[in-house]
Amino acid sequence: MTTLTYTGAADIEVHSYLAANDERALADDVLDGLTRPFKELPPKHFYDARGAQLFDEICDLPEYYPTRTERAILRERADEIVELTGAAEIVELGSGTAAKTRILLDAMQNAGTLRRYVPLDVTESMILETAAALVEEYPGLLVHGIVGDFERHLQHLPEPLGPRLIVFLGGTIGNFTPGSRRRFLRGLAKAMGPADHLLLGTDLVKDPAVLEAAYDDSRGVTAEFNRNVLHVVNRELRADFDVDAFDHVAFFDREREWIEMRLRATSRQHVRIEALGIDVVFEPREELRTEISAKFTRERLAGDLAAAGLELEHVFTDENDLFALSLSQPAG
Ligand code: AVJ
Repeated sequence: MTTLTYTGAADIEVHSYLAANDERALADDVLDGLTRPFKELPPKHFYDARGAQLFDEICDLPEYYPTRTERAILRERADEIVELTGAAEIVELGSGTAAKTRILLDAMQNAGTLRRYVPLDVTESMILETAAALVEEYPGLLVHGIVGDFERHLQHLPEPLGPRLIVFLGGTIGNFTPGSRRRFLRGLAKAMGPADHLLLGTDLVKDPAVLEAAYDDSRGVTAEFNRNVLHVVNRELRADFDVDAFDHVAFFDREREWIEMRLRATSRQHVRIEALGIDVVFEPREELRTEISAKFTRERLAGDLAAAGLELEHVFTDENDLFALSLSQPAG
């Protein structure tokens, strides 16, 4: 299904590829994930309105370095990135409020190359609001929004108006398991032309104590963000999780080089999920995995990109090597 939303503005177009079956995705994930021996839910279900707000709070925590570090690298390197890519348009995957994107848009405007912004996000209201704000802030800018899922809807990107900069920020690529990460990058490489670049944000492997503090902050905001997924399931699927009966767990898996977040039942839990007609039991201390957040070395980054047909050309980091922004191109 596809709909074109009338925005009332000549320079804004928004196409939606998400149908009303969106809660089905949650239902399927809950059915799959909670009826297997090692329980698991994918992290995309964290982000209802409350979850998005909690994530914003996480980004401001002293322990959570990725957001502010990535922003600082962008500030430092935006002109250089625009110069290296000659980009006329930005395609942003998981655009949200486009907070960091403005740094790049400013640099493109200063360079005189800026023509269009193509945000892709699951939340239509976010795309509409961001589009309206950006056409005001950047006179002459075209916005072509895509309401969709970046794992499924890359074929709906509009014909390029010039060299494109595909941006995927925040380290969100870390949420993929290694196999699906490579599949995703391969799909991305296929959607790119020879003049396009990928600007990818990845968190880096570092002292586990620093990593673990970033996912287990002293104010307990991340714990609340983690537990919020149970509120989502309660509301959307008429379930009765006792949310307070689950502890937040976050640890760095040194072998797999990823952070794992889990929810651990403090006692035996019996959960009814009305919309699915199922009952789920958690034994005392049984855990539910809610997120993996992969951390990268340069070698792994280059290897994953190469496996997808992308050539790593530049890696920009901060002075403490906490976070990386990398620029790559389809391998010639
Ligand atoms: C939005 C996926 C990049 O993995 O660091 C923050 C989400 N989870 N704190 C991350 C998150 C716990 C975040 N990403």
